[in-house]
Amino acid sequence: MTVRRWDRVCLVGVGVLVACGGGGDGGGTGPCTPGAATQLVKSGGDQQDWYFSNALPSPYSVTARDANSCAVPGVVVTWAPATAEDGSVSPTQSTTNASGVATTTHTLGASATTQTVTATASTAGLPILMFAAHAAAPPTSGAVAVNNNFFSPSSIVVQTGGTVTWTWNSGLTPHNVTYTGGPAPLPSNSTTQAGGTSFSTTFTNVGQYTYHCTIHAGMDGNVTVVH
Ligand SMILES: [Cu+2]
Repeated sequence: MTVRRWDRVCLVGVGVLVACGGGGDGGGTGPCTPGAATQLVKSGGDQQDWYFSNALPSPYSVTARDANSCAVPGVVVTWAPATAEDGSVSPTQSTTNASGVATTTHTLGASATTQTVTATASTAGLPILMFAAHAAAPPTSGAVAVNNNFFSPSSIVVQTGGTVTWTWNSGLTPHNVTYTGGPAPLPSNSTTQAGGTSFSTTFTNVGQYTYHCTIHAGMDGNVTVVH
């Protein structure tokens, strides 16, 4: 589009070739020589739904660019929860990398349902950005249906000490719940069983457990255990 037309101009005019050799790339493709940062934008992690007192699954990230949209490294970004109710961040300061990106991880506070963090750059004139997360109490139990041939839901979240129960809804077709990964030691697996039966695991360690049915390829699920 704009970039492509610009490329054509570069090929046609020798005078313009010089201008194209240096400075910004205008579209984020290919190398460019950054000037002072004039733009700071959110580039990831805003508006996640997660649980009180837990770190958000994805980091917050911002990207610094110059007037030609060339990524600017070396911009120091200070991250701060808006109030004491808004949890904590780690790190509290980070520096934009070669792609112009700086990140932090937000661990939610224990009670506020909306929690905000500001990102402030050291370079004067850049906007202060605000990230928000939505927080709730984690589920203390979970239920998964064992169908032909899929688990529903295939992803579930439960608090430590909580129990997940699988109920076979598969008629005469046998399936099993066999753990494949997660914090050691892995929980006990179910037997291979059929419709009308159930199986439970109580989770005591924070982390993500993956499991599958050994009989049916692609019949996979996971349990995320939070504080
Ligand atoms: Cu199966």
